[in-house]
Amino acid sequence: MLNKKLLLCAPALLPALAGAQGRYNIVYIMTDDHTAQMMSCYDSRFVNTPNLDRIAQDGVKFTRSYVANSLSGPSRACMLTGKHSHKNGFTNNEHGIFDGSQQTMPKLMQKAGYQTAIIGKWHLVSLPTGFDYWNIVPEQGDYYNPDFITMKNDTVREQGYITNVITDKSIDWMENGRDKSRPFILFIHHKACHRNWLPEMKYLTEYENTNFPVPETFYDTYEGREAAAVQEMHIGKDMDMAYDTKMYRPGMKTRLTPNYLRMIGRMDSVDLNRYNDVYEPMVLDFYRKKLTGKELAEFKYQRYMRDYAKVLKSLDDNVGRVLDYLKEQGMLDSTLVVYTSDQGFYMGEHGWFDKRFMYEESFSTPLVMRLPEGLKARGDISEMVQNIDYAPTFLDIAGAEIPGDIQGCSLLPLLQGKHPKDWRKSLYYHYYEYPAEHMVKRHYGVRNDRYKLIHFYRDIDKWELYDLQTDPQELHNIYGQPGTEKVTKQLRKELKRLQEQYDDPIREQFPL
Ligand code: SGN
Ligand code: CA
Repeated sequence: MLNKKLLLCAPALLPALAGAQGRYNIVYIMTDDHTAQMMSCYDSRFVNTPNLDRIAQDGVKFTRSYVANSLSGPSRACMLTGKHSHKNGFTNNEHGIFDGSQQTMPKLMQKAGYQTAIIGKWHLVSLPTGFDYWNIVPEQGDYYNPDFITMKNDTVREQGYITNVITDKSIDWMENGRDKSRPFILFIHHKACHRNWLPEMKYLTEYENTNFPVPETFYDTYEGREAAAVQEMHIGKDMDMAYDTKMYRPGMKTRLTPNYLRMIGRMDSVDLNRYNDVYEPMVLDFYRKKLTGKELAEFKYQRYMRDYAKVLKSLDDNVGRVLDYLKEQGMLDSTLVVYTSDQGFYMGEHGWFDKRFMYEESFSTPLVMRLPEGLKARGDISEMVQNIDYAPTFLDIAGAEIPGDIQGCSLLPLLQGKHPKDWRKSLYYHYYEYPAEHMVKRHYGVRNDRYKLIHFYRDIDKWELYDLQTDPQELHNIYGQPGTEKVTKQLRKELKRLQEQYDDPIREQFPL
């Protein structure tokens, strides 16, 4: 049978690679919920991320980088397998258990002679397989004095702020934990900058004097977009006053107050006092002002932006530490450094936080790579790429064969500075976690260079069509409008083709 993957991917190219040990090491750094708007090499409006930007400066920045399913566990499973959710079986966080007996990229990397290690957030319920070393946080992990699960399946509490601890452990593994004569792939998976954005002590007051610009679409009314209208991820309506904005007063009983108290309760008393010294005056001031309506919504937005930015500051420092370590060890020329997130995020666009939707802010994810000697590409890469591409890329770099059932495409030709004419022209997306927290309806869709078509289904049957050229903020659903017949037909055909290509059974539910 014809290998359908080849129809989408560029022809396989033989890697002419020569790292220090003959093969490149790979350091893969993935954060949680870090969106491109909050990374200065993508968007300089909000924060400065000099160390993340260093990665792109010495390599490449993908300007059209997307996920296959904008949620943590599913995104991680896509990355590890190179397959869409319906193929790797982990479609949603709430009920998913990753089947660790399946083929995964780390297992194939081991077969190719690589040492494999993962440190930090795992979030796939079953314990890791295919890693020579792992040390993961339970579920979402904690910002302060986090627990880690060891390979003996013990849970050990570590002192410190999670982003620092994960980095310490990662550098320690590179220094002391591996066989230095063999190449390695190390996955550094941060909790930063996941909800509820708790800062490191040294950055408690950082950004407190910054007023972030309120996004143009903050007061979106969701006209013509039924699924967008019924979500529960609205900064004004859905952010918890104690847990998210940290405006906690003794005796307060919001839905998430117990979670908030548990999290800050992990700090030792010295840190908790420092934390309270900064937040308590804000709390007093806030309740004195008795804000309502738009003022309250914008207050919550500022609190959200500031805390998220504080968390990022520690993240950026720690990425810098990894780059400095590789430099000091003379390993930069032989190591591919990848930085990405498990998905993008809303920073007030449409009035939202969280992710899940196939709209650009959360469908996209930052992706920059520092390239070792021999990989010639530099600057922006605009080909459409997706997180199912990472597995075949790393296998290609290892010189290993890419199994035919892997659905992503190797990015190696792009890293070599090539622009294959037959590179994919469209992307497929499928989100499943509904009904669930934030109430984002199930949907699948296709995006090409200019248009996006989305179908929301299950207890809703709505199509949305956007012209990203004239409506990049996706405010005008033009599905069904006169003049869109031709493009709708083309996109529905492309959607059907992708669902056949990727063998997603959902296609049975809507005859074209
Ligand atoms: C938690 C958060 C949600 C978030 C999910 C999934 N709630 O449940 O806001 O959408 O994680 O995030 S919280 O009250 O526990 O903070 S994911 O990145 O892991 O997919
Ligand atoms: Ca996430």
